[in-house]
Amino acid sequence: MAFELPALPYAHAALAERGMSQETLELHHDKHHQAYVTALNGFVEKNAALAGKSLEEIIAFANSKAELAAVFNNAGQHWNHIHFWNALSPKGGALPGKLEAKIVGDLGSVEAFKEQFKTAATSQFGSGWAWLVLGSDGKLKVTKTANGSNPLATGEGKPLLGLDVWEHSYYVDFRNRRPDYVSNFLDKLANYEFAEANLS
Ligand code: MN3
Repeated sequence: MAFELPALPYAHAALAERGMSQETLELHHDKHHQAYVTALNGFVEKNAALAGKSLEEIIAFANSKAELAAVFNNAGQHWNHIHFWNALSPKGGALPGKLEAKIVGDLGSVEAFKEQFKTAATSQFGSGWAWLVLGSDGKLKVTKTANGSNPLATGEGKPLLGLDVWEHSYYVDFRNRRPDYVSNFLDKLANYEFAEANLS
């Protein structure tokens, strides 16, 4: 069965007051994410080894195989964007208590978490993602991945909250100001309820 673009969990205009415009979501979700899904389905059609596999199985199968790099990146981007739409919220920015306590315990303070996340997101050279993950040691950590990869593929842990830092995610609203896009995400758009739900 072919992979499909999921609908956004809110209207395209729902985040505009919080710094992500309707135009960005129309381009990013309807065009960019759709292109990853279309490309992935094209690869699956042509490669019997991919047929019948789940998205996670395709990512694991294509991981580190040079001849399947395009499959890996498109499958990874499909997974990452499904995650990303849920990592944004029209009521974003508010930290629920359980996650806040875990952030303070593992990373020192909410401010320290935000600084680490900003550093990861702004220092990712070129295209990629910044992540809050739950490591295999049970502790939170902040990391970044390139292109279509993610912490599941790199073995760095369970993704709790991911931010797309490809230029297509911020150029309409923030032009070249990636640091402002990242700060706006952390303070106004991040769905920390989703991140907390991913803890368990
Ligand atoms: Mn994107």
